[in-house]
Amino acid sequence: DMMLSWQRTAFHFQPKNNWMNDPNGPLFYKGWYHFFYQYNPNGAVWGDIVWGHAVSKDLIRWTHLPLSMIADQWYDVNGVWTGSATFLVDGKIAMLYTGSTNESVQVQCLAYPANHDDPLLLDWVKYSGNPVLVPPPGIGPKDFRDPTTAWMTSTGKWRFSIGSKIHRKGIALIYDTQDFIHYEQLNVTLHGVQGTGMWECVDFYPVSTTHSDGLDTSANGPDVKHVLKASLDDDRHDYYALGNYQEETGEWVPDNPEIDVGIGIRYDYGVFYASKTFYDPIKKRRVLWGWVGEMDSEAADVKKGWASLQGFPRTVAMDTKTGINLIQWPVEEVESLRLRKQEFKDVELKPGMVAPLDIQFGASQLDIVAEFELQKEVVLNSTTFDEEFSCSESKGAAHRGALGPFGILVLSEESLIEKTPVYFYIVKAKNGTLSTFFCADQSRSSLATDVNKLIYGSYVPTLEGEKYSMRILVDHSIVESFAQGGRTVITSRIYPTKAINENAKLFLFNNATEAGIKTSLQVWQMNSANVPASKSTKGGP
Ligand code: DQQ
Repeated sequence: DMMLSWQRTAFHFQPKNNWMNDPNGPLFYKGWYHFFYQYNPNGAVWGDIVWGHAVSKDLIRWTHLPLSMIADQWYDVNGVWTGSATFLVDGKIAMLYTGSTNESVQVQCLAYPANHDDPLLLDWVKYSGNPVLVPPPGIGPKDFRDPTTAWMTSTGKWRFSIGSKIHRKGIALIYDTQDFIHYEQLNVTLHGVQGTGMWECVDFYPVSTTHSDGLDTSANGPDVKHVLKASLDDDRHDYYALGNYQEETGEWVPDNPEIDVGIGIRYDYGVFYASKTFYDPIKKRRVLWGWVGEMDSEAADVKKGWASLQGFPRTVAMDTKTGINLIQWPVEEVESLRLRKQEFKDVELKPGMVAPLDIQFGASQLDIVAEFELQKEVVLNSTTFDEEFSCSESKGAAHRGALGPFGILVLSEESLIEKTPVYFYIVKAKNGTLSTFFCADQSRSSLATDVNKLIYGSYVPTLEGEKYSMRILVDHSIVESFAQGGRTVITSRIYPTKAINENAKLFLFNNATEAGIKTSLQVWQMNSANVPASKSTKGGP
């Protein structure tokens, strides 16, 4: 349907048609980044899941390849579900994935490349002894899925985790193996949190506490912390926590039990789920992929013939300045898409003002880098206190406080009948302390009635002397917003009907009641990396 074709993105990963969900087994091999993903070859809704496959030299321009694994065995006939890749010591690849059997039992299966000399890894062999693991005693047949990448212990065994639950407690089961054929379950779990429900797509990896390079999944040592991430089936968000991994017992302990997995920090406060990282040995970085689903109706997806995007790949590293959160940032290759640039310096906005930015190109494919300062005297002297704040429970960008909201209106229609504000809101408590919130308000993003209009966001750590800064990637129907260098991230999936292509505009706004703002920003028009959609829903990815 040409009416909806503008929703296709210019530089986000998407197959040419049909349904996609979780990222699977991302890896770098013989010069190529490989990306596998949950895919329905038969329609734009979830079902008949197999593995799609694509390769890229730069994580941006993708070549779509034939399906890498299909549902052709009794143990995965109901779905070739999510899995992860491990590089063995000889450089070969072991892929573990979940099969949904002919009786819909979740089992773990082993696959490997048919030909390790093939850089494209086109053919995959499923191990003849599959399944290699079935649900252990006490674990429900449908609560046993999504094996992680394995890491090596100091005794030379491989170890990995599988998500599960016991009653309402979400858990990460843990196994050792030497050959990926025989497995031994440890009598502890890696971790578990009461009340969080089923843990899907567990991810577990080391981060350096002293520098921002990524670490191989098996790395460990004194300056290392471990990140544990779970995707909560109940609330469909990805939660992580930083903590210490104790190799002798196989247990991980959160730094702060109050911000444990599932009850604390999220990778993303918008739409972002079932994420998975991999280590890129070429650029020495850890890269995060996450599934960004649709927020329109299923009928609309069927009509347009495709559903879902992947978030733009992000590097992840520990925030060595705060020590309590990760930093996420679009991979640097994104800069190769930058075309024309426009710069705006020291633009001042009084309280209550909206100002159009004179952008010389359609504002539907952008990379925006912006900095904001609030009038210092006003911040200091204001006696309007605001003890509690939550983006989602506020009135969005229309919620006026003394020191916010202020920010950018993206994908805005000229007369502002459609707009998506991305903004800061500063809360001043009675004792004078300031806290910063970062929000994205979808409530006026579209005139359509069948789409999500929530207000997203969260707290963002802001250190003494720092300006308020944001980076925003705008790509037709997706907006990814990074605050304070990537401490807090919000992905919005939005569906304007007027603010599209050449008709998309950009505005600055300051809806604070007391403080003026000063803003400087750079706006790049972004090139297209993707080929146009095919009009047919038949055929491969
Ligand atoms: N998606 C897969 C499962 C996983 C879920 C099935 C998460 O393996 O638990 O498509 O989105």
